[in-house]
Amino acid sequence: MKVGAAPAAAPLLAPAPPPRRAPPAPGAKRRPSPWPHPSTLAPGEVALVGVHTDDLPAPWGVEIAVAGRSNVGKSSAINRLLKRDGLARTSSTPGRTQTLNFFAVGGTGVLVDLPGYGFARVPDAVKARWAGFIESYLYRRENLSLVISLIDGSIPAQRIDTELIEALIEADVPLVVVATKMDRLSRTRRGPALEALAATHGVPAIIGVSSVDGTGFDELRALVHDVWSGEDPYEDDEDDDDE
Ligand SMILES: Nc1nc2c(ncn2[C@@H]2O[C@H](COP(=O)(O)OP(=O)(O)OP(=O)(O)O)[C@@H](O)[C@H]2O)c(=O)[nH]1
Ligand SMILES: [Mg+2]
Repeated sequence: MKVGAAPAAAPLLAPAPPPRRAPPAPGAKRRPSPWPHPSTLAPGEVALVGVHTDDLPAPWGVEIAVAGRSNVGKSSAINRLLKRDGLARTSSTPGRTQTLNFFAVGGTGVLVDLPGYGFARVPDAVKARWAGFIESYLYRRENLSLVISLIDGSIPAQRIDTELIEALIEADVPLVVVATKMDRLSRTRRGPALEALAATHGVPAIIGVSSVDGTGFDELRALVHDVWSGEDPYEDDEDDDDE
């Protein structure tokens, strides 16, 4: 079959359309955030207000960060704390949360779901980048008022958790150690397990929780609300020291 030649006058390419938006001028302001600003939330309203890797949102309110190894139950604990199933994405695959996810409660404060550490199958370069970024966040965030250091309460103490806890204590970062997955231990084994973990990690006490049956979350929620409302969670301990 004979193929007809294209009409001589037809242009090879249509003229490029004008750019939708002019490129930003050097030094111009960043694009507006796709997330609501915490100050726009109604009192008690819970929302994701930022997902970050390299940059961070401007500090707002009192911030509490949830740190721990991959798969320890950080996202599940945030959902339990805020009483919102499915808010922070959980998964049985370690390494699910790879960004810093900021959740705000209107008129109250912010909880940050940190990427998990200690997951073996992550390339070294990525591990180093996470470690550096998490470290700079934990040490330098000006409105960070508490780090909830989650450890797995159903297994023996892990060296990598001790390292983080020691580093935070050394840097004077306010810290509470919380053991997850207590539902996996019988009630009689829970107290001794928490005492052994506290001794190994060098902290006076550990709160045991379970995101499956809600154990311990009333105590942890009360602590979080105290910190958000500006109260010193260790005030009683200091009184004890004076006695
Ligand atoms: N039995 C039990 N399982 C839990 C508990 N908390 C979390 N899990 C399970 O542990 C797995 C990991 O939970 P996530 O909340 O996604 O853990 P994560 O620390 O956010 O994990 P990464 O985002 O990968 O760092 C999921 O299968 C959860 O269902 C708990 O208290 N008890
Ligand atoms: Mg997670």
